[in-house]
Amino acid sequence: MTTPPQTTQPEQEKKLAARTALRWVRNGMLVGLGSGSTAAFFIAALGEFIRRGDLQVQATATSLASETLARQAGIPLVEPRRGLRFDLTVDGADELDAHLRLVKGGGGALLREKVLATASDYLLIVADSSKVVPQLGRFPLPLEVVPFALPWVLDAVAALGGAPVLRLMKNDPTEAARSDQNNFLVDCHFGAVPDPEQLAFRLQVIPGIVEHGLFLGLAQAAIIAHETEVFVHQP
Ligand code: ABF
Repeated sequence: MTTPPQTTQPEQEKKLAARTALRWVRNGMLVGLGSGSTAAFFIAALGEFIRRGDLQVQATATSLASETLARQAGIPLVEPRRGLRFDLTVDGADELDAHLRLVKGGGGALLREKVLATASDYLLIVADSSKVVPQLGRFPLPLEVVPFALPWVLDAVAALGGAPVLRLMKNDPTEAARSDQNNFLVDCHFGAVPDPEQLAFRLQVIPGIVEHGLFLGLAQAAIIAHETEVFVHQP
């Protein structure tokens, strides 16, 4: 008899953090739906509550992939419109420090994630314990880059010590990966980032960088799952 696939500890932690985030959702809310596997667990759990009639919300997703998951889960979606603000956005992260400064974009959705995070009254991060770091930088910093500008962006990031690498398609390494906006994604290996605010400013002035994966001052709280426990971190 084949043994059922064992869910890994990170997966169990992601699921626990994601389901805990449901406590922040209230009837009638406009909810931003994050991207990545932890956010996917939240979307599935939210859909269960909606199907059971326990919750009525409307949502917008931070990626085409999450939009598909939300439709499958039966979550009513709203299109972007002037004045649209979200009561709550629940999203994952690749790294987070004690000040709730984040590195995001490992999944390539950083642009829409930052747009919705900025349009939200409350950004709640859900993460497994492996994402918590004393200092940002272990995870390569993602950028979304306009294709025309790529050579100059690579030069400018290299000059900053970022060792930039163009992200390639997982299933076809001869093709560059593309964001939902059809831009390129570049992963920057700065190593430790002692001053995220300064690095964010230096990146923001490089023409052709549409968005970077440093999310600073946007998150209100984080639900961190470690084994079977959850911790809520509000700096
Ligand atoms: C998304 O979640 C991205 O910003 C980030 O890269 C990703 C983390 O993925 P996972 O939840 O699968 O670890 O929000």
